[in-house]
Amino acid sequence: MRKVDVCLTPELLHLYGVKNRVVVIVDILRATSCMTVAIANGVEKIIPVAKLEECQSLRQKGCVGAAERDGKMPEGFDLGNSPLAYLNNAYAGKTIAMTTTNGTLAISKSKDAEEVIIGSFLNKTAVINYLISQPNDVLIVCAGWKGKVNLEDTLFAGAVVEGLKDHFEIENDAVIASATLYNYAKKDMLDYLSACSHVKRLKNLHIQKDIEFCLREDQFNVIPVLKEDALV
Ligand code: 3SL
Repeated sequence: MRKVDVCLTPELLHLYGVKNRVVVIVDILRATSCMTVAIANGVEKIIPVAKLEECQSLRQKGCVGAAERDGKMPEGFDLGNSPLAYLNNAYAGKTIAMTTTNGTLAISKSKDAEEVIIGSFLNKTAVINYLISQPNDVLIVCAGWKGKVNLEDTLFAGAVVEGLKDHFEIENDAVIASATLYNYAKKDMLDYLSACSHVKRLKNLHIQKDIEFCLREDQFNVIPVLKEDALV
C-alpha cells in the first residue's frame, strides 16, 4: 500500500527524504493559496524563488515581481502576497516571479521529489483526488513560519490525510496529529485559528479578508505543478 507522511516544518525535511514521493507544499497563509488562485486565474507560470534578489532579477527580465517578507511587500516589486490580487484574471497570461518568507523556500527544499504540487484549502478536493489517482507515496510539507510549526498548515495537512486515509498507510504520528487537529477544528477554522501566531500577525497588517478567503474550501479545480523551475 502507498504511504502518506506529514512533515510539519521544512526544518525537519532532512528526516524524511523527498525522492520517489509526490510532495504537496502547503502554505495556507498565504503563498500556496496565492499560487492556486493565480494558476486558476490564467497566470501562465509562477517561478518560485527563495531570495528577493533572484525575484528582482527575474522582474528586470520581464516577469511580474511578487514578493513578501514578514507579511509585507518589500519596496521595488509589483505585487505582495494577497490571493485576492489574482482574481478576475488580473494577471492572465503573465509569468510571475515569486518569493515569500516560507512558501517558496519549502518548494526549493523539495525540488528532488518525484513531483511537487501545490495544496491549499482552495483546491483541497482536487489535490486529494489527484493523490489517490497517482502511484507514489505522498509527503505533505508544511511551510510553517521561519522553521517553526504553524496551525493553519497543519490543519490542511490533516484535511488531506482525512481524504487519503482509506487509500494510504499512515507513516508517523504527525499524520495522526494533523488529522486529529483538523477534525477538531473543521467546524469553524476561522474561530479556531483566531489565536494562532500568523493570523495575529496578518490581522495586524489589516488583511483579515485574505485570511477568510484562504480558509474557503474547494473554490478551484486546479493543481499547480512544478515543471522544471516553474509552477504551471
Ligand atoms: O511565508 C510565506 O510564504 C507567506 O505566505 C507569508 S504571508 O502570509 O504572506 O505573510
